[in-house]
Amino acid sequence: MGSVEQSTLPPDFLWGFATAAYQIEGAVNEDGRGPSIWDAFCKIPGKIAGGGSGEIACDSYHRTHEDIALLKQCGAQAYRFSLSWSRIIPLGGRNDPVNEKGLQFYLKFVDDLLAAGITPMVTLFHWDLPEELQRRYGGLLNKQEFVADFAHYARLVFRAFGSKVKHWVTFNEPWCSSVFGFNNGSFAPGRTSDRAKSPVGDSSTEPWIVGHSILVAHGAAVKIYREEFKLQDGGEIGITLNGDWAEPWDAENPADIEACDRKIEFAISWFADPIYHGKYPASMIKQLGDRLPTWSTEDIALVHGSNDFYGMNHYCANYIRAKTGEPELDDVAGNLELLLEDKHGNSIGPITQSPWLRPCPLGFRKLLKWLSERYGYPKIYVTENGTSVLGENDLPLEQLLEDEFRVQYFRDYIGAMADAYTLDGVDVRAYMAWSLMDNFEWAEGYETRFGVTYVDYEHDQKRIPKKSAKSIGQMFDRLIAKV
Ligand code: PNW
Repeated sequence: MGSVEQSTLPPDFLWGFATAAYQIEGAVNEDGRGPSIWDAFCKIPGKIAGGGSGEIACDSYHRTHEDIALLKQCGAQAYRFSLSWSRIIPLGGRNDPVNEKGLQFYLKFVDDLLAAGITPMVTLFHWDLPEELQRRYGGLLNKQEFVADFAHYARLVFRAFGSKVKHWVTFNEPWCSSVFGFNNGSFAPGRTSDRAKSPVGDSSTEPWIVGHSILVAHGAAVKIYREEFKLQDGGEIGITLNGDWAEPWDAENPADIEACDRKIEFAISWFADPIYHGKYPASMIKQLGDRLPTWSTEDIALVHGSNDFYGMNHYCANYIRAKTGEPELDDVAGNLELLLEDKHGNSIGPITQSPWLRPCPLGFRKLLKWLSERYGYPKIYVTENGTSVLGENDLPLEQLLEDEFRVQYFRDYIGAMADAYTLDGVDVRAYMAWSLMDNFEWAEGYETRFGVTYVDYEHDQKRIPKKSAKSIGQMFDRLIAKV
């Protein structure tokens, strides 16, 4: 495998930073915003570390100018952010009133970004479903209602933004919505079979139903964009999938080697196979039987071929050990164990603040290649990549700002991506670092920081760039070929 130095990225490569509405905006009761399932979830004691919520977060709703200044300071070309559906349609549904103030907030923000020379990449759904839709019909569990409401919301947004936005992401990480929301219950709406955690939910069936609803809703929104907007607005649309790389726990054991592919299939191909191949992966059909929904002709016609680009969120890698017995009914991983160390006790990477995240940059290159081979070398936009730092929150500010660990992470991962482009023929065209600033890290609350900018939650959400804020631009400066 080649070294970082000789690899490059194409001249029109787009790079920047990513965030999500509920993680940064705050102002949850302002200007007519309705509650989302995350507002409700955060109110349940014990669900969020430190008892936090997105009530104030980074206060970005009132600080858009500061965020744009940060982006400019970093030299970013692009910014990926998400819209809060319940700011735009407070109750969420297709017959519910539209909140003009919410819509205007985002329109103004996009205008300001464009005026600053920053390309917006807009995610329609980053997990914060309007609470009313959960209450009214079960939210993502109700395919028919959800698809109709999402399609309506998407059309409204496409119409409002017109040609100002050229890069649309329908859903962020449907795997997380399905598995964390409906299998282990660690994310909103918190449903699970574990009755110690939730009075309702069925971990063996609901994640698969939810994943199916999201795919169809994605397909419906893409059809609307392509038929009603794409021609005049000239944009593109895709879904963002999360997935990490897999290495065998025992490199000599064929069962572990086989389980690595199965792990990626259960995480990524669950969604990507229907989109690129028109069917669910054989490994999932085999394990899940009739708990995996089947495709109607209409639904798969919407989904198959529905990506203009592949949105890739990627953070780390795991060692995979095949399980030997029959899969548990609530298994979502493919009857295997995810481990941080291999058979010989070697760690997959250094420890971070996030229990699930250990950096392994070569895994990024390998997964880019794996995806390209399986899906016919699609255009790939990396829509998230980044790391937390072990103990960062407890460091004195001066030390915290010198986030060399994060700088090294970005150097290695961006280098691995350039290698994939240069040496493996992977068509990667954009990269958004997670995240522009420290923010509400879901169930981990504010204790885990992912930002290249420090946010002082005690002092007026003051933003102070860390070392990594400046370093990413320098890396891309070196790697992007000059015309
Ligand atoms: C992504 N895991 O979530 C999300 O898109 C972001 O909103 C989030 O802040 C970021 O990654 C960092 O966590 C994930 O446990 C959260 O495997 C957890 C996992 C994966 C992705």
